[in-house]
Amino acid sequence: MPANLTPEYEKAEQTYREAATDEERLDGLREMLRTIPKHKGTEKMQGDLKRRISQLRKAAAKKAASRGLDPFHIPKGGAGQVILVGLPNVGKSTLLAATTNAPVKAADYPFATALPVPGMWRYEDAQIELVDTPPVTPGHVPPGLTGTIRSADIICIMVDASAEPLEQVEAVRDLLTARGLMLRSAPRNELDSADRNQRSCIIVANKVDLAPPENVAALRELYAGRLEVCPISAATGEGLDALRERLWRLLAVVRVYTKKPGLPPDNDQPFTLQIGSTVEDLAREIHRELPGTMKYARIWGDGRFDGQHVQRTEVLRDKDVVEIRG
Ligand SMILES: Nc1nc2c(ncn2[C@@H]2O[C@H](COP(=O)(O)OP(=O)(O)OP(=O)(O)O)[C@@H](O)[C@H]2O)c(=O)[nH]1
Ligand SMILES: [Mg+2]
Repeated sequence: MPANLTPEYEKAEQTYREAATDEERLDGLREMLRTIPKHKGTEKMQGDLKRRISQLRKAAAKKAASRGLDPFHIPKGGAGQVILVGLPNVGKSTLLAATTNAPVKAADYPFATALPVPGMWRYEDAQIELVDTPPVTPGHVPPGLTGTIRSADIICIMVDASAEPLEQVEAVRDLLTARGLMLRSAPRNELDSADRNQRSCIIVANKVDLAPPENVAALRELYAGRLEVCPISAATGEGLDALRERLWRLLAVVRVYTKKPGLPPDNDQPFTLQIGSTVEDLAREIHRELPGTMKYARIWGDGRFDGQHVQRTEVLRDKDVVEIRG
């Protein structure tokens, strides 16, 4: 270590070493460059600092650009994210258009959708996020889409029930299992949490208005005990309520309303948390530091004594009203 380094410089270096983000690291390096004594003995260090600043700045810019511009990255919203995966023309965009306000384009020609598009499907006072996607074809998934599929909470294999639906399901299933995914028609909270490849999945058999009923029966028979089949018509609306109900059950969440002491509950937007979540999990959703400062909570709800005092480990139930007390 060359001599003559000031306490100011050493402080800057410590900030740099303890930084958690690229921004903070950059600030640290810039401060080091600013405070380093400028003389012959530190020339090499100054050059080194400039190089590190330039490298880190480029790397950080690249990271930010890829985050901001990646059209296949769909941020999560609502109670959970449900992705539609299917061959061309099966009606994925039509379903989004029928159930959400998303600006999707349904078309009577295949490959109409080029990029994933999310939309919110209302479920009572909560929302299910539905993602329209560009089509897959046997043996091919559009570059980028695999990541979108992997990060979704629930996968819907969507098929046109009027056109060889068994082959369509197999084609999509092959693509997903080839990418390591294990598909199960079980709610999220029943998946093996140690196995990061398990996904809740259902088959959505669309266009039942055109399909002979035996096509849906054949799907049900073939996948009995493995994957559930939801028959719908995105065009007529048939089966959409049942599909939404099914997706809600698979998401396995509870809705919780918060309130401040002496005030009525915040009724407009419930928090949605995984079944099994506790008062402490809710506190963390509200604010990252709240679990540290909270002491107990009061709860109103089904099977609760009004305003019952509970500990942070209390498991939340659907429609609980919670007041967190510090
Ligand atoms: N009869 C009937 N037609 C439907 C139904 N759903 C979609 N369609 C029609 O099927 C065609 C394709 O619909 P899209 O929603 O564009 O299909 P897609 O799966 O998004 O197609 P890609 O974007 O190419 O993957 C359109 O002409 C729709 O009107 C349905 O339930 N019944
Ligand atoms: Mg489409």
